[in-house]
Amino acid sequence: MPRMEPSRSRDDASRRRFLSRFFSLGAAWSAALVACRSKYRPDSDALEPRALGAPVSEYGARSTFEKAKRFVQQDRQVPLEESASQTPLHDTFGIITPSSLHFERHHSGVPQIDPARHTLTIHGLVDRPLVFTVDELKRLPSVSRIYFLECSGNSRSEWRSSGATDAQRGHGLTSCSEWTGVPLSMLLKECAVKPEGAWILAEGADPGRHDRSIPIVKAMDDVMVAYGQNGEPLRPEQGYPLRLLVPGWEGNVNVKWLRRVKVLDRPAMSREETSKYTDLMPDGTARQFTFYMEAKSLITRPSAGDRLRGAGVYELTGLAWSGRGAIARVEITIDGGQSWTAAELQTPVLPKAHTRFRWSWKWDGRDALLASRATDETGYTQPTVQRLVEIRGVNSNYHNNGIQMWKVDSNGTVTNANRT
Ligand SMILES: Nc1nc2c(c(=O)[nH]1)N[C@H]1C(S)=C(S)[C@@H](COP(=O)(O)O)O[C@H]1N2
Ligand SMILES: [Mo]
Repeated sequence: MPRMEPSRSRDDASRRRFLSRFFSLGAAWSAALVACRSKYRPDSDALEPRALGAPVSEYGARSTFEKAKRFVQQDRQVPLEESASQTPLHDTFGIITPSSLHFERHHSGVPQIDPARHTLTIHGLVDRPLVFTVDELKRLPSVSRIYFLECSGNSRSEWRSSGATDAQRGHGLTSCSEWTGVPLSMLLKECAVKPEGAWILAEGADPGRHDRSIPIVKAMDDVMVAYGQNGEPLRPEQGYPLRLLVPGWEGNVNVKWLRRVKVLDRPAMSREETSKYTDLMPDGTARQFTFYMEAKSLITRPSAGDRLRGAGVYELTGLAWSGRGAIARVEITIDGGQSWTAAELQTPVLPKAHTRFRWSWKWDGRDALLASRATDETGYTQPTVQRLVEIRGVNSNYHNNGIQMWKVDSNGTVTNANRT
């Protein structure tokens, strides 16, 4: 309990309430609070600085003291085709990723699109092909939903024993936003899909004309044509002015700068679903259309790159998510997976959204192996990377949802236990 000068303005009753709040945190946390308190100086609450502050502004910016940023990966030979940037998961709170820190993956750069001239065409196996302007779409009844978006190449570094240096580089190709738009089903119904219509092909307006096939059943379910992200229009990097948002499915099918939806009787077999985004198995065959992002979780704090300041109590926190629904349970191990205990889930726990978990850890100051393990509402539990390799072999790039272990050394340094 911090030893502070009794405040003269506070009566005894309210002081007792204040004290009991500290004590209700538990003896362990009180010790941690004592350890981190600064010396109280009676004159330190004088108004500082005395000069007036900055005026109001038309569009906000973060404090100049804050430095969290995306980690940019750019191939030198093909800078645009191979470009991605990763969310600093370690430096975000709660479940919403600020739009400015949402990860990016572009195959032919970010096109600059004038919303007044952009349209969405729906055609193919429909009775009534239609062209929608962005304004027309915004006039329709809208929905807002919180969903994660994860590239299936996320965590690919962890297939091999050369795991990433930190959580951002290893796992930063996942983010979570509130998306606003119209259900694709509403538009497809308006166009009257013919009985043979079994798939759609969604195409972007970027120079590479990124396109992917999606079964009509999913298209008629929860897929959105989104124009909003976290209360404002999509960022150009996220597909301004329109993108497809395909909840729970691999990032690649969430076509940005969406310009065309064609209804087909079979998948189009585009580049992105044949030569790329298929999973080569040990027997030489490849899995195709592995759409779902399976349950996964990650301790974001502490994580590799952190340094703990001695034994004591720490809050372990992180994110869990599943493309098949809501997270049912997250468990924590501190002994490399020999024993597991349930973490607390922050409510509301939303389906196909990042879920924040927390767990108080009393570190005894000795070497420890920390990890989290998620189970979703279907009963599926996140596997170890070893288990994934047993089944999928070592040719895999995509869909690594293996358990991430962090090693805490007795000197307080935290590293990726996959790095050997
Ligand atoms: N038109 C278009 N859509 C696209 C892409 C692209 O390059 N062009 N990249 C895809 C991939 S691989 C991913 S992981 C997601 C990334 O979305 P984000 O950049 O908004 O995070 O967009 C997908 N949609
Ligand atoms: Mo991706």
